Amino acid sequence: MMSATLSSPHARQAMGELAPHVDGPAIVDAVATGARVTVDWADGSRGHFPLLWLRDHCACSACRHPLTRERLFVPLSDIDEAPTVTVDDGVLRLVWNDGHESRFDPVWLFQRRLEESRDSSIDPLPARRPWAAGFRPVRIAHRDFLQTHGEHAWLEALLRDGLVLLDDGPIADEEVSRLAGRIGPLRATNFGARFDVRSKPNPNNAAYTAIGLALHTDLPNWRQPPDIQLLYCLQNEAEGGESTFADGFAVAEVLRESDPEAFRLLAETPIDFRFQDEEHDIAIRAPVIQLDAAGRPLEIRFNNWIRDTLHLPLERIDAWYGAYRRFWQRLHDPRHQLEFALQPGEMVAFDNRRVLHGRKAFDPSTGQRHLQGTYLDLDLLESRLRVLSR
Ligand SMILES: O=C(O)CCC(=O)C(=O)O
Ligand SMILES: [Fe+2]
Ligand SMILES: [Zn+2]
Repeated sequence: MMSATLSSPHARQAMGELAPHVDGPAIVDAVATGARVTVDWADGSRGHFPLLWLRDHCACSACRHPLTRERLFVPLSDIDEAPTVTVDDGVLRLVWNDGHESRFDPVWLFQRRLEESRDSSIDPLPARRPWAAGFRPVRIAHRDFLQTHGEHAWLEALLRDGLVLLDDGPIADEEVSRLAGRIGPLRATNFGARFDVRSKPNPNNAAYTAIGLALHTDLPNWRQPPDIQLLYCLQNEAEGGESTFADGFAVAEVLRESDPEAFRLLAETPIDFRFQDEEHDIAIRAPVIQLDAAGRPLEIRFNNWIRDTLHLPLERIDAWYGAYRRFWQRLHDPRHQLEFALQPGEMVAFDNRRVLHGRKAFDPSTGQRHLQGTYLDLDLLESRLRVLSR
């Protein structure tokens, strides 16, 4: 399937259809200067647009499919000859040397003006914010989540903080699936699309026992572990069973600061993760802290149950264990941990590739504890927030 490459709702709209209520300065002047067109707006701003960029972003029905709005034009050749440039009624009109005509809305162009050494993305998504000391998660009431403003606030907090709470929900089987289904299809894994967390007679996973769970991320043995985990509490009467969380990115930065060599080892050493039961054997080799191209944490894989045999050159084994221990200790340091007991009707949602989760042991002889869980893809959360932001 072709994918739409545009990141803003306005980008979907061809020049001619652009909604007239979108405010912004008018174009007062435009001239072709060498390999660029320079545009001046009424508020004094100026933008420079390379010819091929303008040709590539033509929104006419030959260059973008009139129904899907996906790009049809392919930028394979350079454009050496400047177009004829006019400003008609505030609209930039270019006629290329082959006679093709492109029209650009002033606000669309203003929002996308290019600057030297700066990416001019206009995505409305919030930046990630590391947990500071005393971090308390945002809480959204279930009834508000069912309204646009509440869902918007829930999504924003989840993308920014990596964790958000919903409260005052019904004690209803499958409510977690109904809430998740508003955002997108549930991400299925070897544990199903929706799973029940309670102590089971024949568990294939530590979560399905009553033991305490140290901080971990789910399914780091998958090439693409689930992005977002939702846990909805239906019953929590047993003694113990409090939930624990830590911001893996923030704690990785603490480790980088205090112990750069440990950080480097965890970031640069791929290790094996593997889950096996009767039907599955799912394994991957990846580092505990994966960094992006700029050296910032991109993903944490941390799950001691399914860490497989450590295959490293002999001389690096002890150093790796030392680094792992130091990261473990910092993650479990009470200063970096969030702890609370989920109440029936509450749901916690968190970024499983950033935030680690765990729980205290509980005593099943003192009462029932039952959570229902599922996973979602981050792409669909981001999509939902963009749609709600239109
Ligand atoms: O029991 C809990 O609170 C969490 C269980 C768990 O780690 C999971 O379902 O992934
Ligand atoms: Fe888990
Ligand atoms: Zn065109």
